[in-house]
Amino acid sequence: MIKLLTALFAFVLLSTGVNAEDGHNLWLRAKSTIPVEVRCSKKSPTINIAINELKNGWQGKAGQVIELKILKDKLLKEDGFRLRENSIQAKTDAGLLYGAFEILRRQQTGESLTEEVINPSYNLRLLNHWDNLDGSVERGYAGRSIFWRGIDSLEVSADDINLWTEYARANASVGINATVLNNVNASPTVLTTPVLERAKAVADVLRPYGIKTYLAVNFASPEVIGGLETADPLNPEVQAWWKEKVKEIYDLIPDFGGFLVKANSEGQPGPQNFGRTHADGANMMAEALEPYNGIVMWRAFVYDPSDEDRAKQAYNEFMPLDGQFHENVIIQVKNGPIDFQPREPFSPLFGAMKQTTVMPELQVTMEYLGQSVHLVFLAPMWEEFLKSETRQEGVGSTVARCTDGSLFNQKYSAIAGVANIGLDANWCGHYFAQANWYAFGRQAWNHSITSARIADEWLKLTFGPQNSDEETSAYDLEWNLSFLQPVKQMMLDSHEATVNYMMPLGLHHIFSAHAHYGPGPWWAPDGMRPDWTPPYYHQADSFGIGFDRTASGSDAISQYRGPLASQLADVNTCPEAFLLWFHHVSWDHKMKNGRTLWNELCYRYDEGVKQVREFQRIWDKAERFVDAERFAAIQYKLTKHSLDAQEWKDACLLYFQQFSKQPIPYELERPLYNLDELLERDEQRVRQSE
Ligand code: BDP
Repeated sequence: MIKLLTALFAFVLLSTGVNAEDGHNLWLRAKSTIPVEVRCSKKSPTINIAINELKNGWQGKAGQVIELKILKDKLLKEDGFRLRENSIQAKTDAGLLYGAFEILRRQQTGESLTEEVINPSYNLRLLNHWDNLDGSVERGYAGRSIFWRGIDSLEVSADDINLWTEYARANASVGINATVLNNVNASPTVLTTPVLERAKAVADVLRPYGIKTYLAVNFASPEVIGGLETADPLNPEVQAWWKEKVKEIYDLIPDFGGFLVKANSEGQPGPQNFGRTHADGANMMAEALEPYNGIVMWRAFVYDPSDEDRAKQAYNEFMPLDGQFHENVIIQVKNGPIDFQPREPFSPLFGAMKQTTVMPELQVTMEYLGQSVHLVFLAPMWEEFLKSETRQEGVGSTVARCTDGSLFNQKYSAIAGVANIGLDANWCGHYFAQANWYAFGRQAWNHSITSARIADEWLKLTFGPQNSDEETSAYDLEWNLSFLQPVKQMMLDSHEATVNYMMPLGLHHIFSAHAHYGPGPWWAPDGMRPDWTPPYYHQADSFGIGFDRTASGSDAISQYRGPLASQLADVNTCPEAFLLWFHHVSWDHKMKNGRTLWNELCYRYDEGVKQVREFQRIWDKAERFVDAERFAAIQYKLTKHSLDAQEWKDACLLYFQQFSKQPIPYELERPLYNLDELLERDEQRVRQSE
């Protein structure tokens, strides 16, 4: 009996003894009292932070002496560092801070420390916040803005400072060194003095963490807040207005980074309103910023309701301008040619603009991937993108190499991620969405790191045993086997699962009109511009399904480099993951595994649902390793995730079946919903959101 009670007690301890956590500490939960002596002959706020981090988190040899040293070294890039057993060497203070975080991460994850030089892949590793000044966040699913509360609440509180400090620390710990504080759909008000003063307060908090502040600006600002009659970039008064404004900003924020601009896109004003080009507009701003070493990130996300395939438009507009941009202009290009879909081929602009600096824009917030409900680890999607072969400079010219400065001569290299951060206690809405913030930073720092390694690190840091009582080696072993391995596999499979139940085989943009969340392959109200409706993208008819982007269709394939273009153009060599992106394919088309296209589509949707059901099982089994609060919240979301996956499958298969007129293979699970019910449900949601 006593034995039984002890066993029960031990089990209860094991299952509930993990302290409740609200996730606010992200991957930075570790604390330590092991002493370390940190020496540095230079003093600076950044170096102080590095020293304190090492002292508070040291898990190496007790009493070890570590020396931080600034030195010139040809092997070191700006933020890079050299790790030695007893020292961190770097060119800059920020480099020392990154080195400190690297050592701590290795100690916490049990990775060895050998002498190494570690340099970042990109100079600029930016978050883009789509935060509005009123505190709302466009496509934000984690609460309101951490920067803005409204134009009448611009004063800075102690809570603001605390939160921004935590934010800065989290970013620095993964190497993020820049942030844009406001939405690309920018209010001109952002450039008024009271708002700039708040931006200055943010910049002051971020600076010691090595993070530079940027703003998204509205091209019409000289008219709207400057009282000018035009915003024409060739007008001298307009040019003088921007110069004056830039000076005002640098007086407040001496290390201000520059501007991010969405122009002539989705109704935003831009140089084309005045008959000028993107280059005219970008260069005008670049000239104002040049004296301060500021930069312009000019977005290529442009498309019109024209007859031209939306996927072709950015390339058509920007390629003719290659070579016309100033050196401090970077063209910011979304990973795919449409818009952050669950899977897209890379945008053909990567590698093609050879005389212009091009930077990738990724979306960390999951606008099109189940938002903060679905569990989707995005690192595999970004890894696939960064490794994509553009063939622009022969084999090996991956997107990563076309943008990191190793193939083209460029002064800057940069990568941006649209942030998924808000005021929610856990920052990101879903606990696992924190992994995407983490992953973005890690991949921006090292574009060759594997998703598996990122998941491994993140899980150890975020869910690893903290309580020293638990840290027996038996527990560690058990944790590794029964938590780390299965949960890591779940993360690594989660993106493909989402593609399967949402948009397999190259399908894209078949979302409901309601907030880009649920399925809506049917949605095409009268009078709506076609490129905002799913039938424009899936083109399902009695023959088959998919968007013909070959020469007989929109010919978007011709925007890719020769050898790649020919591979994509042939329905038999086009990767099946992109089949319906590039081809309109017969329902009876034979897939590589011998199934017909229709059957394969059914299998993929079915597989996606099964995968999410499996994630539920994996998570339930992990219960004893996770604190009750995080466990329950994730479990709850996985239930909704499963229901959603089922809805996606049934909606898409039942809708497409009207065209294929073929049965869902009988060996697969039958639909649980009927189409009318799903249509009604979707209509209700759309009505409610209006
Ligand atoms: C789309 C979003 C929209 C953004 C736009 C952009 O739906 O909210 O403003 O992209 O990136 O994905 O400018």
